[in-house]
Amino acid sequence: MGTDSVIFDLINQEKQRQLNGLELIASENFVSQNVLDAMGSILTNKYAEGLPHKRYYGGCEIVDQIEDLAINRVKELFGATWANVQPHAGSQANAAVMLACLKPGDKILGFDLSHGGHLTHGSPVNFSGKLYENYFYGVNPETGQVDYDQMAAVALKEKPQLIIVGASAYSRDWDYVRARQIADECGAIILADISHPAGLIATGLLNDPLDYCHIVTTTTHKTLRGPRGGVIMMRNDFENPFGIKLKNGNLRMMSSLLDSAVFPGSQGGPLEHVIAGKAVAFGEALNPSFKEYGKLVIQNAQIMAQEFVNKGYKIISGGTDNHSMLIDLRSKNITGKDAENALTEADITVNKNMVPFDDKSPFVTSGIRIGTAALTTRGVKANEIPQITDLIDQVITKAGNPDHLEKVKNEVINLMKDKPLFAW
Ligand code: DSN
Repeated sequence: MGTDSVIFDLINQEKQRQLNGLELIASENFVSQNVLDAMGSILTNKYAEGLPHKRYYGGCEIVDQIEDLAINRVKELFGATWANVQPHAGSQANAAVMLACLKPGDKILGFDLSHGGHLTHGSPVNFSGKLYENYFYGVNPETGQVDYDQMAAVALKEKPQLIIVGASAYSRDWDYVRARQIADECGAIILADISHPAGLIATGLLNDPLDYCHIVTTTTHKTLRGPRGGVIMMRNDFENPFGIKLKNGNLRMMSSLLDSAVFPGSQGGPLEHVIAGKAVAFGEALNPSFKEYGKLVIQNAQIMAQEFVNKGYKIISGGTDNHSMLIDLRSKNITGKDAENALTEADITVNKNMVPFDDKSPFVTSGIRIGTAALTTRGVKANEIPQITDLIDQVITKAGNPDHLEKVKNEVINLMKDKPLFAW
């Protein structure tokens, strides 16, 4: 059988793009060769519907061991007592939690998408906003930080069954203690979606939600630096509050409802090749060097945010506690869309992003979101961040000058040329 040269040529072109460029998309990272090898393995051939040791197919003895390792490693990493590593992505993890905890028409309270929340936290264009009644909290317009008083006020008025904390574009840590108090006051289950900062939480660099939030979901490919996928976990399992009983009359535990909500509730066969990649990544994150990586990610983000502030940019909330920042470009007279396009011309990849109280559509936006997890994996050091910030500033302030964009692109290629794609 001949090689599919069309596809493999394109893969090589994409590899070259990743090597040449400066990757600043806050939700991306570069996996290790071991993660890549596990994902590209023959495990993709295996069907394994069900949970380890309780499958609907024969021949699962080996994938059972792989999935057990992934579960045990992620439990150790986060201090969880239960985990399901099968969700194909963060959206599927959140869908399974909602399937387990809600009936169609129940109420959810999430962080407003336009303030930094996520589509699956109740957006009207997503299943979470179509199947459930959605309410939102946002940021305080003065501080740019989550308005917990607003969260409390909406929660007490509407009495949602589920409150979601977590974000896609929010640079501050979360007050999980306060969020749990609010959930307890209105009788809600609280879900923390830690997809973005998971690697920083796992290493103790940010607040730990697992004591306070009943259920925690995450993706595995952002600051966790694993394969594209999702996980659901809990530190404290509990009897389901919906009165769903086992045949023996006991209430079913929440873990059992969540397992069923993943399969057969919302997914079919798990992707055992990706689960093997997750196991490898969790093993890497358990290595003490991963905490050093996390510290560098935060240091790089904080230096970059300060450099932007020094150049007159408005960072929402004024700075960052994690790997990311949201920049309001309204004072720079350029839209997020135009900034993203100009930066792409210079081999710098970011995404346009709405900012709180944005007057532009999600296709245009007034801001860009930047993250430092990927460039830190490439080995970019703190002393290189001022140069990078300056290159971004040059593109934004001279976006209409193709010669200048070409000059910046050459500087980017020069900066990245000796930095490996894989850190491990
Ligand atoms: N696409 C992810 C992000 O960029 O945050 C969330 O879905």
